[in-house]
Amino acid sequence: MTALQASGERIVHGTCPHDCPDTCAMLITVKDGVATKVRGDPAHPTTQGALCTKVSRYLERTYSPDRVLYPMRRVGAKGPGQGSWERIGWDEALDTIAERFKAIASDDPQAILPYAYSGTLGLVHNFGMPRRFFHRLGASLPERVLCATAGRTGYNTVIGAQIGTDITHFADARLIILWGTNPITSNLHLWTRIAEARRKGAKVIAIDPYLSQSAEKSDWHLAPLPGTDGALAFGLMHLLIRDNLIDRDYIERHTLGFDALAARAASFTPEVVAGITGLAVDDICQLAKDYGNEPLSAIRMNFGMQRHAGGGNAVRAIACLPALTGAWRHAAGGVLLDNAGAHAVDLAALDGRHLLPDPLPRTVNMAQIAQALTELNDPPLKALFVYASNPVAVAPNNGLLRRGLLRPDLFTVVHEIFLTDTCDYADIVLPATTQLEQFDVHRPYGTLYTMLNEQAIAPLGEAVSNAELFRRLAARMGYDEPCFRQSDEEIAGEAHIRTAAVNASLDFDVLRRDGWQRIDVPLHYAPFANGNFPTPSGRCEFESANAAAQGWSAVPEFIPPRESALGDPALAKRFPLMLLTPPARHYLNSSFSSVESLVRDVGAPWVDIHTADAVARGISEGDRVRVFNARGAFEADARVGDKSRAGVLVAPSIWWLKKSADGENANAVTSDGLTDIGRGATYYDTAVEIERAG
Ligand SMILES: Nc1nc2c(c(=O)[nH]1)N[C@H]1C(S)=C(S)[C@@H](COP(=O)(O)OP(=O)(O)OC[C@H]3O[C@@H](n4cnc5c(=O)[nH]c(N)nc54)[C@H](O)[C@@H]3O)O[C@H]1N2
Ligand SMILES: Nc1nc2c(c(=O)[nH]1)N[C@H]1C(S)=C(S)[C@@H](COP(=O)(O)OP(=O)(O)OC[C@H]3O[C@@H](n4cnc5c(=O)[nH]c(N)nc54)[C@H](O)[C@@H]3O)O[C@H]1N2
Ligand code: SF4
Ligand SMILES: [Mo]
Repeated sequence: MTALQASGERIVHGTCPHDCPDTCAMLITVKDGVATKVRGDPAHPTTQGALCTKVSRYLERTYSPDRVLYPMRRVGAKGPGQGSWERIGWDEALDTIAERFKAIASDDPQAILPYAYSGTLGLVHNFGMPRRFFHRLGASLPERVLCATAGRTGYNTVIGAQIGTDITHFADARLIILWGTNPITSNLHLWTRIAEARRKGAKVIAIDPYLSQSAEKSDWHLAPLPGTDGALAFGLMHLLIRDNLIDRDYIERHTLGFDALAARAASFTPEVVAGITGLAVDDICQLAKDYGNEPLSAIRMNFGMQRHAGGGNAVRAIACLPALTGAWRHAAGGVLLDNAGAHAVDLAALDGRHLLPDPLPRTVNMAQIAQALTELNDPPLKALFVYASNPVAVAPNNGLLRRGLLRPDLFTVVHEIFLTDTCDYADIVLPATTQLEQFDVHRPYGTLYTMLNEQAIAPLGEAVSNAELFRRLAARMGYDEPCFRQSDEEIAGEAHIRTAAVNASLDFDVLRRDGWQRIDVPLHYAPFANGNFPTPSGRCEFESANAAAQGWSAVPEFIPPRESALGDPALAKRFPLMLLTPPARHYLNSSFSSVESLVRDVGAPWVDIHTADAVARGISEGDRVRVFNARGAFEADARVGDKSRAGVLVAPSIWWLKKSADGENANAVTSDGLTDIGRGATYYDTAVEIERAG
């Protein structure tokens, strides 16, 4: 509930809408209709009063002079630095779009593609009205794979749902493995728990080809070659089984397919694993000992390590580990990929999938948007509606994407808060609200609270929320289903009422009073202490009939990185280095590149290169370098040292192209191939070469 203070200030409950597992509770101070302060809610158990460095600057973002405040129409050519913007009214904007959509749809609505991702994760503005609109239209269905589908799908074959260790309990773990994740950047409030565990004597091990900030602050850093985590996981299984460091009782009662898994692990001797991962045999053995001897062991994997050709199977293999050792018996044991599955939300009620035509429209993979725009037929894409995403900066192989977006016959609409790189290719840009200007409810994917975001201030200029935009557009298209007239509160309420059986105690009055409410799981949450896995067998499925039915191996397998010496020796000869482009601490994907003070703090794009690789190429610290492959090239400043392991380049991302001196970013070179499972993006499975920029 909004609290009115003596000073005339109101404190409004907000929720950070960004694609971050923390989903912090915010308190927004509002005076005379203006937000004057944004801070973390001290009462919220995981936020504990702290926002990250990015979102602490939310006012700078919200009141930025660079906000898009009115609908605009392009005059002149598309492309960066081309053409100009002319302000138009909402009526003209909506009429233009509706007219164009009706004309295209009369032929085939699948020629229209919505491209939306993680600008906001709110249930109303991400899942609600926008998806209803495109379902009703019969547009092509975007396969939303940029981030997490490989890992999530793989994890689900073993565990049954996206449920894992509660971040709160990491504070009590005695051994923590950060497996392909850098929580100081990407999951700050988990790091707080890890730091607490360390103070209490826990050992923290980071498995990462890069000496990230978190790896630097860990007790032990292991740097395998990218994309080889699956082999390392099998190496651990091999040793755990060989040395009898497994919990036979837990395996017997709560798992399925142990013999098949053990047979697969048999060939992954420490020597074989050392050969694949580039780790020392002794280190692999020590890791297995550490893990097998500590029941209070919690593994945190994040999505970084699954953006490789074999990412889905790598996550599957790691997800088997805590059932082998019985670590699931303890609240402070187990593994966490994400916890979205612990929440019960009726997404079908939100996204109006009953409105979809029969047969279903075709799907277009969002990681392959570049190919879709340049190659797709039957029908070719004629209109692209981008909202809550910045594909020119974030999608792989963005050189080809930009060529596609320049097609003169393509009609592109972008609903945005800022004039992003993608707006450079738009015919029409529509102004979007920030989280302070809209109402929403959130289902975090990393914490166990339902979250409320009250509207704190009126929309700036003529900005509208996603829901309001598609409410208006639905009316223009003549859609008269009642769901298109629902208010934001009604949409939110609908999602939850239908889940009352599972989320029985969810109470909107409590949400309004506190801004958040814990979901119906106990405070001491050990989800699989007694088995009860939400798989078809009710067991942890080392061997999965569902996986086999999908055409994947029934037991996890190791699939080497595609663009590597293991996966493609000929390619690796031409492009011998593997490029990782993980999140930069001051940015959130490509968001916050609009906040000048953050851009100043970060400086310019850089790439970490190992001294040996630099010396071999005559590259010195601070040199301007060019990273390239057959897809494209981008420039950055070289940082030479031993932060990235030999053979690996690391370019923290994601920069706006227009903020880089060469007008490119790392996605000029990243792979638009797909993962083994889940048809996910493989950004980090990218072979490159590097040279001094001429
Ligand atoms: N500040 C900030 N926070 C963010 C984001 C952001 O852009 N900025 N992005 C948000 C989003 S969308 C997501 S999906 C999440 C998670 O985002 P993730 O992409 O999982 O990011 P990190 O947790 O930083 O983990 C990346 C780490 O994995 C390492 N890595 C890459 N490949 C491999 C590999 O093959 N094996 C191993 N072992 N390690 C590997 C990288 O070197 C890097 O240090 O973070 C969210 N939080
Ligand atoms: N090279 C490389 N590329 C990557 C990654 C990587 O690690 N390396 N990470 C990938 C991952 S994990 C992800 S999740 C994707 C993220 O990709 P995107 O989802 O595209 O994320 P952002 O770059 O944050 O862009 C979101 C845009 O939405 C706008 N926005 C915010 N809120 C709203 C709203 O309410 N309405 C509307 N209409 N717009 C809004 C913001 O201004 C911003 O420009 O990027 C992927 N790309
Ligand atoms: S980006 Fe993450 S850490 Fe930062 S405020 Fe949002 S939820 Fe919290
Ligand atoms: Mo993501």
